[in-house]
Amino acid sequence: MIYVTRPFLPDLDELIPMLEEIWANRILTNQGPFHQKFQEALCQFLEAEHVSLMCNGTVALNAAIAAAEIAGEVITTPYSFVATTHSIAMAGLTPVFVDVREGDFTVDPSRIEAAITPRTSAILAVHVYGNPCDVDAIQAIADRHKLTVIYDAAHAFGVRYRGQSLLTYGDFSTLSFHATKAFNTFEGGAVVSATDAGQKLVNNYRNFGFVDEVTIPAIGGNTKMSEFNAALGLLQLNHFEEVRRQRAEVDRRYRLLLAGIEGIDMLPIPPEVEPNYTYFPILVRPEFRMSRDELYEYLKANGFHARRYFYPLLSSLPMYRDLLSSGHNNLPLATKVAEQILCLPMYHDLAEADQARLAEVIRGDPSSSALPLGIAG
Ligand code: T4K
Repeated sequence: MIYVTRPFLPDLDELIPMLEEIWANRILTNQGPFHQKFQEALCQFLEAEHVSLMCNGTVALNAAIAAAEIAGEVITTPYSFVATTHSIAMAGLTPVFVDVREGDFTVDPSRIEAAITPRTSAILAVHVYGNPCDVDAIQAIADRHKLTVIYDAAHAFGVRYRGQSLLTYGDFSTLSFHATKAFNTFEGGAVVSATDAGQKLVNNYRNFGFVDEVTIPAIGGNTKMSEFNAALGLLQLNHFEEVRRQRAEVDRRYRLLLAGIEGIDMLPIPPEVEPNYTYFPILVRPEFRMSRDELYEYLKANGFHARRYFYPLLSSLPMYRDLLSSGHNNLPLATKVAEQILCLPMYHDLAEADQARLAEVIRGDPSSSALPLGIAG
């Protein structure tokens, strides 16, 4: 089976000296030497002054929300991974869903103002597949209404927009270094804060609220990254640009192989974006010869496990479906996209022959082994 992703790993030979160092100094966690080095390396690589490492992308969201010191309602998108909305709800806040826009499926800024109430305190937007949100429009709205802006940038590691890191926008951006991402530390994540003060609050959250052995001015948890994950991160960083180049090549081949198939649309890459190619989403339009779900099953029967990122829509989940903002009429585009989206296998060493075969299966080449569901004779 070809899965939707296959993590990049450095050679074990590269990792062993680092493991020997961890074994020798016996500092395994609590912001040890590898943690410090990786955090500094990321500040440089991500062009961000304030990076706080975390043990995954979900707690990075939790930390950013806690540091934002917000209450009431948070404007957000229904078109994301479930961690985005859960992190709002877990903080005792109410998510208010706003529809997405055409082209990149990030939250539609022209619909945000109508959703603002006296209880609104923040906007939590998602750079979906690493596509930049309309950061200027969102910031202008936030400034007008004095709202905090948090970007869930789980997909946006290394993405540059208009020549600068995408992570320099908003008050906080959160990253995921999960195994399935273009940059992984097995599990891991980070918060990028815009200010010193913001980062201090994030760091308090990360380490029980400790400032020193006897000073605990804030409530906090334990969301630290271990020395093993940090050492791995340092190694992975050496390979990221090579991985990005390989992924770009896979993306280029898909665009050639899938061009001109009726009812299959690919997302354009805007010229001002330097992507990281974490995902390869396609839209299965009604003109295609089978539905998205039929294509998903058909691909699986032919050895390709594509994924429906993101389906179901978060506003349709049992704990959110009764919110006023969850009505289908409020979210027509997100509803449609969630029903048409399919993310094809995308990883650095996806073989050209596998891509070509996948494209043949989508085109309906009769030599593919399983019959398409719903059109079987
Ligand atoms: N915000 C957004 C917008 C996100 O997309 C995510 C996570 C988060 C926040 C939260 O960040 P983290 O807390 O996760 O750091 C996966 C990932 O678990 C999740 O990180 C990711 N987004 C989401 C979009 O996808 P699943 O349930 O699809 O993963 P799973 O286990 O089915 O893996 C997909 C395929 O990847 C497998 O079929 C095989 C391959 N795989 C997977 C793993 C775990 C490997 O080859 N090796 C592996 O170790 O959620």
